[in-house]
Amino acid sequence: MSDTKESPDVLEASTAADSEAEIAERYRTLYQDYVAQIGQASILVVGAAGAGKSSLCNLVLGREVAEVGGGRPVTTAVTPLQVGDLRLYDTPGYETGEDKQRRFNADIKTLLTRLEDEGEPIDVVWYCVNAPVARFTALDASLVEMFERLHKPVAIVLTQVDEASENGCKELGEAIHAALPPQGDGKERCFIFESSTDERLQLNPGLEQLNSWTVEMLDESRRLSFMAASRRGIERKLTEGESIVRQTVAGAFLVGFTPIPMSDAALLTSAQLSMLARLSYVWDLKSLKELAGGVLVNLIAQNVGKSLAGNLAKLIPGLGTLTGGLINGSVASAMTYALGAAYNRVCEQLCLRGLQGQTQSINELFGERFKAMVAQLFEEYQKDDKPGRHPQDRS
Ligand SMILES: Nc1nc2c(ncn2[C@@H]2O[C@H](COP(=O)(O)OP(=O)(O)O)[C@@H](O)[C@H]2O)c(=O)[nH]1
Ligand SMILES: [Mg+2]
Repeated sequence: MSDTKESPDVLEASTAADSEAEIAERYRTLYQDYVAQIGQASILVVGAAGAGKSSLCNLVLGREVAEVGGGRPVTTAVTPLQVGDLRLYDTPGYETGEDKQRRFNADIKTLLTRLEDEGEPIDVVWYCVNAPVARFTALDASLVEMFERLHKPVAIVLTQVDEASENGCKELGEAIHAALPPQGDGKERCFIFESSTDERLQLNPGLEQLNSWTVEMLDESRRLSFMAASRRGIERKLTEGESIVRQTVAGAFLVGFTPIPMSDAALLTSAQLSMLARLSYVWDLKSLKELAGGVLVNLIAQNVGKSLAGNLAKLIPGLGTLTGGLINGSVASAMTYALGAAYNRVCEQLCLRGLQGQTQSINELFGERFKAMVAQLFEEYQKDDKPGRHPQDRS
């Protein structure tokens, strides 16, 4: 503070700090703009009381969102669980008895109509059938048929399969297909998945499949809200992230011819920062606070700013020596690719560690290793054909 002379060191430090704040601020704004236009997906979970609906919600999302063994038996008053931008209607389900199940079906119909009228329709239904109980009644079939008439994709989920025999599950599946026979086109009418809370039995492929199926059934505009809310589906998130990077790289080539900027903040285009914002959303970085020790949008923004400000130009070998004082399309593409791909992989690591119950400091993740990864990917991209490489960019 006392030293007011502008030594080169002071100048450089203040530029880096300005750059960091500027990157963080731009990132924050772009992230918020992006999130504001994300569509909410709505999932309805039905089946008998005690079948394991709430447990299924927790299993498929890979986090505790629903109360197991709880819930008031008032279907029409069901309030959705809000998991980020996902709405999960975890109904209490129907009690045993034909009258009760009939009333439940009517209540569900009322709920669907109301949500449709309110402009917040259900997108997908998870229909739980208790595997050890092994009962799929005519009333179950009629509820599934009602969903079909309303064009709601239904996943039938055999729950608690750890308590049932393999043969029992197979027979139950056949009984369900028989109760919902193929129509004109001869195709199976319903998808059947298996779920279990028993991790030891390695029965969780069914949960990954259900997760995947749900992503596929959701409209493009609402898909991401489910992907972000779920901590499963890592492979899908990785692919989605790669696709986000590819799209941005294609754009970067076209707008790549910019003068070599004086600061790192200017070096980062809004498209690149938007890419990082979209990746952060897909990987749901903002909710990882219990995993990574207090990660919020601001903290991410700070880290993005910190790891890039004062470093970006240095990260990229030869950037300072480019002839003509221009960043050409291929450098811009390589930079975008390296930044996005490194960010995507760091997010994956963060997510995997979280699923294993480990914590990881975000500062550490976005520190030296991140920088090294960006530099390496930049070099690789320029050398080889990388996924996402712009076709015009090949020599
Ligand atoms: N063994 C076993 N028990 C389960 C499983 N899923 C749920 N349960 C148990 O079944 C009971 C009811 O589960 P819950 O998810 O609350 O059912 P819901 O009423 O349909 O929401 C609870 O005691 C759960 O612990 C499972 O896959 N295997
Ligand atoms: Mg429940």
